[in-house]
Amino acid sequence: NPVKPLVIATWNTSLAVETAAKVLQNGGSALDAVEQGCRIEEANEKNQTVGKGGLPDRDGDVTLDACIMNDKGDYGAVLGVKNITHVISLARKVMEETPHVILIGDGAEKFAYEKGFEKEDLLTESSRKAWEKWKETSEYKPIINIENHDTIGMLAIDKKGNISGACTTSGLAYKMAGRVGDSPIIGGGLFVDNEIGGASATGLGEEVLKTVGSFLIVELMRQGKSPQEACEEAISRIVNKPGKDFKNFQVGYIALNKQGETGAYSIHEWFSYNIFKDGENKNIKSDYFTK
Ligand code: SD4
Repeated sequence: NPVKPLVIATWNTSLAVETAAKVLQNGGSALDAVEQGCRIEEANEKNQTVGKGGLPDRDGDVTLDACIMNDKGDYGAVLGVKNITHVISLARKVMEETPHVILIGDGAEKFAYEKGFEKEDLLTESSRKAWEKWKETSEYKPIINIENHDTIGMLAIDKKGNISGACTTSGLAYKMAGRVGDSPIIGGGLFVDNEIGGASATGLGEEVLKTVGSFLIVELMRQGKSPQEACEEAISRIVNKPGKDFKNFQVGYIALNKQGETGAYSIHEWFSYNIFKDGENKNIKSDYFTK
């Protein structure tokens, strides 16, 4: 029973998912699909949580985090990278062309230029204006859902039934310089095990990291839970911590298993995901804990 090409991605990322689906329909690998899909949001200047146009840290620097995992369980990531738009492709180069799994900051940027990546100013006029407005109060408050258009985590199954995943972000707006979230960390913002399935996260990365959320979801699926049950259990690990005040932050998860079943769950309303299945690309509102 061959699994049909399938793509799932966080938030309203219709064009990114459509792009990934086309790669799969043309016989491409899940790895190529998630990379090509994520590049769409990295280039989309209107998405202020990914790539070019991302909101800066509190010093006004846009720094990007990304990671990618293939069906062999290989992983590559870049953390805190300035001046490079397509950090998902850079993460893939780390995975495939270095003996390492993570490069950070200046070292990652230097590696990018060696590999022919273009230097670009990532701070757009509208993100610079938003930062200048923020500086008036300098009040740091993570935003729950940015226009339903946010960090992209993407999982795909190709025609051969192999699974890969990718995740790319500018992180939380107005973060401290040097702050890194869950998105580029293996098991946090992304985890894939080709025997079992994959998971990806969005939202307040600190809370995802403290519960190793994506790894947890894949391990719960290994133990027999459906992707939906596994996502719900991972959210419950966060909200059921004693005294945890989760009213002011969001976390959302997506997952898929080897059979092509999918799941999604978030703490609060308005998390959504795009899914390409049976030849159709849809944006679906996720079920959530505070309902
Ligand atoms: C982070 N998880 O850096 C990312 C940001 C995000 O919705 O997903 N925002 O913590």
